[in-house]
Amino acid sequence: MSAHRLSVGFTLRALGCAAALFAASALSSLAGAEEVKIGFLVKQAEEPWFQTEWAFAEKAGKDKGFTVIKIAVPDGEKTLAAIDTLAANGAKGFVICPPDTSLGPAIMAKARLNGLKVLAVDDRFVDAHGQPMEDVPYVGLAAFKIGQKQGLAMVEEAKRRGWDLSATYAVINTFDELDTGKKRTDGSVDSLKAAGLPADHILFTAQKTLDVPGSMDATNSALVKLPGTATHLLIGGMNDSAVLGGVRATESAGFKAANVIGVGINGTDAIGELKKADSGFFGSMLLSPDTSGYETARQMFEWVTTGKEPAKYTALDNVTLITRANFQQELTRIGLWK
Ligand code: FCA
Repeated sequence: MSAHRLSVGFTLRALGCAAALFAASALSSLAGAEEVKIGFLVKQAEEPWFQTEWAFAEKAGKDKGFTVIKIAVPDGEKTLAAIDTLAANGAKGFVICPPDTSLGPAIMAKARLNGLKVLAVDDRFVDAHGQPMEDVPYVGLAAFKIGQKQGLAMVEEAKRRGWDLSATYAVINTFDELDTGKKRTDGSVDSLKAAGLPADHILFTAQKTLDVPGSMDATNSALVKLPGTATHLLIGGMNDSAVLGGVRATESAGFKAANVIGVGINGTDAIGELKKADSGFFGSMLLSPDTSGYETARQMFEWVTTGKEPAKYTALDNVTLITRANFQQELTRIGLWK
């Protein structure tokens, strides 16, 4: 009798424990589902390109139910501190466009220490020997190919305007520290040469900083080297800022908009410029910020929740030339027209 009571009591207690355990685990998995956090770290938060990536990452977060912690990381110190902040806030991984690709090994060491997964976007990490860190998943541009399309867009517009190549010169703002930058300008120049622009009509000028003032300075120092016969100009560079500053320099040097063809890359940073009735900034190769922002965030979410690692290398090659003629329509298509 007493043994029976004992066993009933034991069974009830065991059932109670099991129920409590079940409730606790259901609660924690519920909380877990609500609480997935990922970081999205960008080198130049002031650039519309990166603001657009952030906006698309947040859209993915809304759609799939995760939180995006956005942090601007303009230098190495802020980058490493941001990784600690993410870990302290319970993030499980992050997408990053680093301020300096050679920070790759330091970023990976810090992330490993904190148990965070890493997906690089736009700018690929390089190791201590300057080699790409191919084991870190990366989503970036098919940069040479996109550069070729930018160069082609410039020469096609020059032909359409009936420019004489003997009076046409190109100023290419370069940022060779960044592999995706060098490949873009190399690709662009490849198209200019293929179209018959003589090599000595192409002036390369290095940007000290990757922004509008940096490209304006770079172009200014090239313009003074042009011969007097240079009446028509093509302005190239790795992104919209690299070309916008260049075009501003041609304006201060007295070149009329009709004699300048600048074509940028990104599209996102050229919207205000294209809204102006006319300028030497002819157009931009609109990339896919929806992919670079939405897809990278979604892939990181999937990685931390299901263990599915993103591809080691995704090369984005989808571009559309936007000019004053079609930019509203193209930006509307990807939800960027305001
Ligand atoms: C680099 C540039 C950005 C953008 C991106 C795709 O990070 O700095 O402006 O072009 O690649």
